[in-house]
Amino acid sequence: MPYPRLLRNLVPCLLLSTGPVLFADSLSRKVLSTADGGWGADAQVNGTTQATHQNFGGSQIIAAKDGGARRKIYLRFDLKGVPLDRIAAARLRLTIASMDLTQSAQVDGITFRVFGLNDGARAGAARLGEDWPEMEITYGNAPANVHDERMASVGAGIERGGQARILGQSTLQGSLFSVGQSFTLLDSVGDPRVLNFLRADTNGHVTFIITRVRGSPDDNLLFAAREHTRGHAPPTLELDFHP
Ligand SMILES: [Ca+2]
Ligand SMILES: [Ca+2]
Repeated sequence: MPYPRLLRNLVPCLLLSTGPVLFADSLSRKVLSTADGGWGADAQVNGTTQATHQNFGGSQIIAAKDGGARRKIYLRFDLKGVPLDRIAAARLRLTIASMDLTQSAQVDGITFRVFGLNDGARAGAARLGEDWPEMEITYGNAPANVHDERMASVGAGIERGGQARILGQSTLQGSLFSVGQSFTLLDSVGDPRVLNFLRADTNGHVTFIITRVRGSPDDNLLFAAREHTRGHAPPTLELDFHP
């Protein structure tokens, strides 16, 4: 039994399920979702030949897939009114809406990578910018997209759809998969990259891009979008603040 890896993945899950948390230093918490505010949005984009220019912004589910399946998730959170300078911790969470996994995924887990789109990324050269419309984004026009299912365009650019920075990578452990379960894909504890990304925001909204870097084309781990109607939570950005 690979205890270290199991524990590494189990601990964030346990933390997730604890509900209200008591903070020794009186941190306060705010949970933003992609359903909140004027900027909240979520969509998957699909790079398979027939779907490259199709929009899935209204779908109930979002998924990232590699292994030739080429799907990526775009999430945007409205940060209006959020005191960025007081953010002490941040977690990005998705909830499983349905799944159909191979045996190898159950054993080895599935690995996702999260990128942050550069603040101020502007539309151009047939790419949308940071203000991507949820009902228009496709694999063909998504900001910072490259034709590599595991990657985004990485760099400091903000023109022509902009570029992105990598914020983290996380393996969801197969033995824990169940519908309705929430997973933490990013946690600032131990990795401050997401904090730096959030604090650098200047226009009240941030976009995360999620890719999958280990799975098979037959692995379907589908997360709830904000449109989900059967009670599963939309993607959330959980923020703790210093007093
Ligand atoms: Ca959506
Ligand atoms: Ca921004």
